[in-house]
Amino acid sequence: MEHKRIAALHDISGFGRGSMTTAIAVCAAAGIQCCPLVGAVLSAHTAYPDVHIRDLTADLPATVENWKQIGCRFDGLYSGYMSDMAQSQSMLYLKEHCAKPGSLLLVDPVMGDNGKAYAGAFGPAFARQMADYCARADVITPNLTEAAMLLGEAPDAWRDEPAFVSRYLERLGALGPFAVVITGIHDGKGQVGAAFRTQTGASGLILRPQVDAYFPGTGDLFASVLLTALLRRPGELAFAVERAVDFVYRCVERTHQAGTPPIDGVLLEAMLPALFPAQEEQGQ
Ligand code: PXL
Repeated sequence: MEHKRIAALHDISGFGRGSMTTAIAVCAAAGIQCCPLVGAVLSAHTAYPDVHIRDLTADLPATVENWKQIGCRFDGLYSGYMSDMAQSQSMLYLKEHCAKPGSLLLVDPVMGDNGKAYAGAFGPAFARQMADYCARADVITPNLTEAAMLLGEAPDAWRDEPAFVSRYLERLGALGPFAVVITGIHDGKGQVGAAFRTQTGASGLILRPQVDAYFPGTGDLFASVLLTALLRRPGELAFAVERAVDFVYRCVERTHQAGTPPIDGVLLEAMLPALFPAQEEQGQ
């Protein structure tokens, strides 16, 4: 099995599953090395009250410079939550100096959910810079709230309806990324999932039963599974979206059954062994 390696820019939140802890765990389960580029350290993700935050934006340029000196080479570059858009410069630096030919940049433009921006710096200026950054990505994975923000609209300006979602996919594609995947799409008949579209005309909608609960961090889980599936089977976006929608559904369903506090996230540890069964080889 070929060894693959990614660099992942996220915060690390000590409590509440998500961001870097999810990225590292999913990559390990997929047989992919995850090199953490830590943009901020938080006591817990920001859905908890009064979290302590140490921003590390100023440390990133020296870190990526060191990676360049060492000669680190990556098959994938992945960014999620950024406490400051200046952090994206370090990812673009890695893309220029440390990416293997044909490597993939996946940007999860983490800014909000459910019609609201997350606590923090996620205003219109941040969203504009995020849109510029998304233009340089191969794959972007906004939810509907983030899609609206990327397009310069209010976080609650969207409608979860097929014609509206198609238009959002086209408009986000026009920003420049090769593929757009919008998460949190409902079919109005009890199913939820993700819609995708590429510059080469592939499109689709992958759905699973909706579970009546909200768990922070499922967007991070979705993007992490999507990226690892794409690295295992390059070019197979429909397969990767299906893997990601299906795995998030299974984690949410299992956690809902278990009845643990939703704010603590999904019971990822129990589910990871089933993500990529051992008999499934990479690249097949
Ligand atoms: O799940 C996205 C996310 C990532 N990182 C931090 C967050 C959130 C969502 O609230 O607070 C720190």
